[in-house]
Order: sequence, then structure tokens, then C-alpha cells
Amino acid sequence: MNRFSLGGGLVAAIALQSAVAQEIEEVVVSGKYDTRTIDVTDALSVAPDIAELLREAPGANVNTNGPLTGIPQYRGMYGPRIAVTLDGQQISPAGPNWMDPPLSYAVNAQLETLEVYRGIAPVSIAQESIGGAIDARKRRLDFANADAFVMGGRVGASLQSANSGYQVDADIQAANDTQRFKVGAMLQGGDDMAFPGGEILPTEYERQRYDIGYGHRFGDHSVQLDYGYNDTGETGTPALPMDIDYIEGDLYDLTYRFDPAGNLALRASVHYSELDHGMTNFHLRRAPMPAMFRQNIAATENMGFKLEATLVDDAGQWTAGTDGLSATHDSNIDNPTNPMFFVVNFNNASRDVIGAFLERQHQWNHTWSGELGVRVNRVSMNADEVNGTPAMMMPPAQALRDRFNAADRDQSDTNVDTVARLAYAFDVAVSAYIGLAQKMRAPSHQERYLWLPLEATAGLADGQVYIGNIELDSEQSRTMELGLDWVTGNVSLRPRLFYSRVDDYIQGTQLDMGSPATMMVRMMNMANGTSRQDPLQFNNVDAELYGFDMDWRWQLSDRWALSGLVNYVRGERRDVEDNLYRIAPPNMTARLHYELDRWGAQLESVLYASHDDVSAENREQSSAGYGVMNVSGSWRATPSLQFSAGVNNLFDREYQPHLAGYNRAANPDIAIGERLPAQGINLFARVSYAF
Ligand SMILES: [Cu+2]
Repeated sequence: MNRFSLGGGLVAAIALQSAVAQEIEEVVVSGKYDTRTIDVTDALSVAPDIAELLREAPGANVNTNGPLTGIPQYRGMYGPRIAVTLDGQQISPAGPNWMDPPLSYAVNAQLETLEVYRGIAPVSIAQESIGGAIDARKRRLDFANADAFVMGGRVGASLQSANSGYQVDADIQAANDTQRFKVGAMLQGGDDMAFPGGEILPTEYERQRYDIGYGHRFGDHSVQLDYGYNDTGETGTPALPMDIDYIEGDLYDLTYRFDPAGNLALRASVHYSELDHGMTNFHLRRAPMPAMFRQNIAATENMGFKLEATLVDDAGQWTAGTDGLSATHDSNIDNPTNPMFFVVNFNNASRDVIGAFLERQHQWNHTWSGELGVRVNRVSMNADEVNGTPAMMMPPAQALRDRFNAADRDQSDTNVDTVARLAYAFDVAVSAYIGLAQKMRAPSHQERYLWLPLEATAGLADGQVYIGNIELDSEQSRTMELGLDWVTGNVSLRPRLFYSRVDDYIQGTQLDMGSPATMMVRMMNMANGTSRQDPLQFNNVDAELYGFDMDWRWQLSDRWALSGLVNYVRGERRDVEDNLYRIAPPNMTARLHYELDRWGAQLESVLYASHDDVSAENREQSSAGYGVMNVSGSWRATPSLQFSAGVNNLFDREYQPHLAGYNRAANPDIAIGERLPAQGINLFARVSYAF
């Protein structure tokens, strides 16, 4: 597999990778029982959002609220339940509604791999991984062997028709034996997306991203300093009550590595990011009357570190380390037409996680291997006092404010994660696997500190207003996973069965009619002539998620192959008779591949079942099933120059993906509250030059 040859800047490998492989840069994963690459280079995509690539991994999916805001879902869990790391580092978004999910800070044009840890994630990968872990890694040129500089990199450009979208990108690197430099740039933009019945408003987008990096190696030591600047401009999010005005982020990352010839390796990294975000309900979508203009200005500061040591021996490897992530969130709402109006939404809301972990990967013999891990996290959260015009004018809002300001908002949780995985190889072709884990997640700052009924829910996009609950407990999930890997020369098949029993699952639930939040929402309805549903409050409930996923491939001949995915997940409440909200419907993908010398082609069929297992508590609508065909091809003109083109939604089907949310913006073609459609037929082309 030649990573540089296919798919331009959107090449990504989705891999399950061992800690060993992780420590080695630019490695293409192979080998261990639980270690494999799902190569999605053939799944040519010109989507501006990296999260779209997750659809290529078994068990994974995407909750979309707009063209740049895909929130990863894995086996029915999503949002803060999935640990997303960028070159091993975590980031907490600035958007109270996750308009900038962590994965949005990874750059498609600089991606070396997008790794989805299949099933139970190792404790060493990320701090809170109750629902799984995803790591996006940048391409990095190796230090060379001599003092002459070698160059490497890629430039590319793509176009697509459904939204007149474009992207141009460059990633240029140079290295000698002691130094390396890198500059990267990416510009992307698009208009409102067409669907068979009209346009989805607003789905225009605009983003620029710039990166520089410098690395220095001295003996067995190396340091690497990277800086990235993200500048997202006016971008629609039709499933949310506002649209993006701007997201500006400065991301710094300093990593030190010590890789002596022996079995020990050390890595120490610190990272810092400053994220500024503005959104409104009047600049991209049809504005409400001036009294209802709203603008939300949010800022988040992230500071993190990770110290990690690995020690390899004959039978496996130890990994031990400590890590920290400190995030501080501010969010203020105003009305530019009314200087009197303000809401302090989050005031210095902080969430600090300090963790320590120990992990052992062990190979007893040719047949038995396994992994044991334990992690302890201390999560400390706090928030300063709040206020807002509603609290000065309406007694229920005043009661909410006063209760919040009088409460003990300083909260902490000590959480323990444990992982045990065991694999048995019957022969070279077949191995069986069992995994057991306990994983925990402390509440998010939205879940704890949302004091006024609002939709600031990390992108749930269910149209409901929520209030938080300072007293929330951490979620605790106990998971069992069974799997089989069957890999022969022509056929591979990797099914997994999983069950997770989640205690204290955090979920919006109904409040008493007499609660101040409910009274306030009803008063607002009377004052404004609206018909908002009663608010929900984040509370601990009990839940379970279970299902099955599988990827398969069948090489029919030298030129022809079939491959596909099957995903099934159910999420249910255990405390009441209800389903969990926004769970991916059962779905499958099947592809026919053809390869001839420099040519490749692919025909893909994607089928989604109708979905009636919806959440009554979230007032979730069911959705119809659908099938879509996609076709693409590529031509390698020279070893470095590649042309690709394709058609998504070949038959221009009109369909409404269950995970796309409901329309919230005035649109002659889509009613407010109706499920958002997917894009119609989309022709795309991409050229990339790698050197
Ligand atoms: Cu926002």
C-alpha cells in the first residue's frame, strides 16, 4: 500500500494500533492480534470535514450539525464520550454546542492516519475513553541520515459540485539528520449544499488553516515544536440554533522524545491552545425580529501535558505515564440591537483532569496474548458566578441564578478505568478475542454548569433546552466484547459483539412542572408567543448499549475485490422503558473494487435501515431507511501525480440521515423541525502531487 499515492490530502488510514506501533512515527500498522489498518485511501472523499472518514470504520459514524461540525459516534456513544486526540493530545472545544469538535482541529491535508481504536481503547491512549478513542496523526518527515536536506510533501486541490466546494492544500517538509521544517496551508470553502428538493440553508462554509513546525534531533533526543492556526469563517450549522461567525484557534505543541538504542523510550509533551468562537442566529440564516437577535461569544483555553515511558521486553511491553488536561470555558450571550441584554452562560467554567496509567501488553506464546491496563483520573471542576437580564426580570430565572451562585460549584471525581483483553490464535488465519473493561467519564461543564435553560449541549441538536446539574456523578460503563479475526489470503472477516452496561449515564430528563426552569420556559413562551417544550435537566440514569459490527473483504481476483461493513447498535435506558437518543440506525456498506496498473475504480452501495427505536425523553423523531450509490475512480499519471474523480449519491436520491438532526433555519424547501436531508448528486474531482 502506497500511502502517498492515493486520494490526495484526504488519504487516511483508520487503524487499530498497539502502543508499540504508536511510538514509532510514520509506521504502517501491522502485526499484533488486535492491530490492524483499515485503509480508507480508496474511499476517496472530498468532504471538508475529516469526521466523514469515520464512516469507513466498523462501529463508527458521525453526528452532523453542519458541513464542518461532525461529531464522532462509536457504537452508540458520541461527543465527550469519545476521546479524540491530535497527535496524542486532547483538546476541549470552544463552542458550547461543539461547532468545533476536537476532530475539527485535525487537518485533512496533513493527515497520515486517522486511527479508530476498535472496541475497548487502551488506557494509555487518552484520559476519558468510555465510548472509544480516535487519534489523528499528522504526516511527519523522518530525520534524514546525512546533513543534506531531503524534501517531502504534497500539494493538492479538489472541487465538488453539490455545494461548489473547493479545497487547495499544501504540506511541505524538509529534513536532514538533525533538523526538520514543515509548512502547511489549507483553504477550503463552499456554498449552500444542494439536495434534490432545493438547498440546505445555511450550509456554506469557509476555513483556512496554517501550520509550521520545527524539529531538532541530537543523539537519541529530539524535540519538535508545532504551531497551527485555524480560522473558520462564516459557516452554517442548520441543525443548531445559531451559525458560526468565526472560530479562531492557536494551537501549540512541544514534544520531547528520548529513543535510545535499548528497550526504553520516553516521551514528554506539553500543549496549549486558545480558541475563540462567535456565533449568531441572524448573520447567515433568516434573522428573527431584532428583539430576538442573539450572539454568543465563547473562548476556551486548553493546557495539557503527557509524560510517557515505554519499556519493551521479550514478552511484550510496559507503558506507564501521567497526563493532564486543563480546560477553561467562557461563554457570553448578547443582542447587538439591545445593549441591555446579556447572559453570562459559562463564567470561567474549568475542568481539570490529572491521570496516571500503567499498561502491560503481553505475548505468552504463539497462541495467547493480552493487554492489562489501569488508569486513575482525578477530575476537578468549578465555575464562577453567573447573571443575565432574564434573571433580573423573571422570578424563575432569578431563582435559577441565585441557586447556582449559592451552590458549591467546586466538584471533583476520582475515576478508575481498567482494561483486560485476551486473544487466542487458533492458527495464522483465525484468532478469537475477548475484552473486558470498566471506563468512567466525569460530567462535562455543560452538563454541570448550564444554569439557564438553553440549548448549549455539546451539539446534541435535539431542539430541547436543558439545564445542568452540579451534583451529577460520573458515568461508569462495564463492557464486554467478543471478536473473531479470520484472515486468509483472499478473505478477511472481523466480527465483534459488544455489550456495555452504563450506570449513571448522563441524559436529559423531565423536570417537575413547578421547577423554576420549567416555569421560566413557559413564561418565555407566553411572552414571545413561542411553543418551546418543557426543559430537560442533565441527570444520571442507567443505560445499556449492545450490538455487532464487522468489516470484511473478499479478493475475487488480481483485479477485482469486494469489501464492506455491517453495523448494528442498540442503546436503551435501564431505568425506564426508552431508547437512547441519536443512535446510528443499522447500516451496511458494500463495495466493488477494480484495480489495473495505474487505474482504480470503486462502486459503493450504502444502506441504512429505518429507525424507530428513538428516545421519547428527547422527543426524537423516527427516520426512514434509504440506499445510496457512490462511484469513484483514480488514475496515477506518474508515481507522484494522481487524478481522482467520482460521483456521490449517483441517483440523486433524497434522503434524511438519522444522525443529521432537524432543520432549525428558515428555508422554503425544508420546514423548521423537519429532519435535514443529505446532499444530492455530487460530482467531485481531486488532483494531488506528492514528492
Ligand atoms: Cu457555536
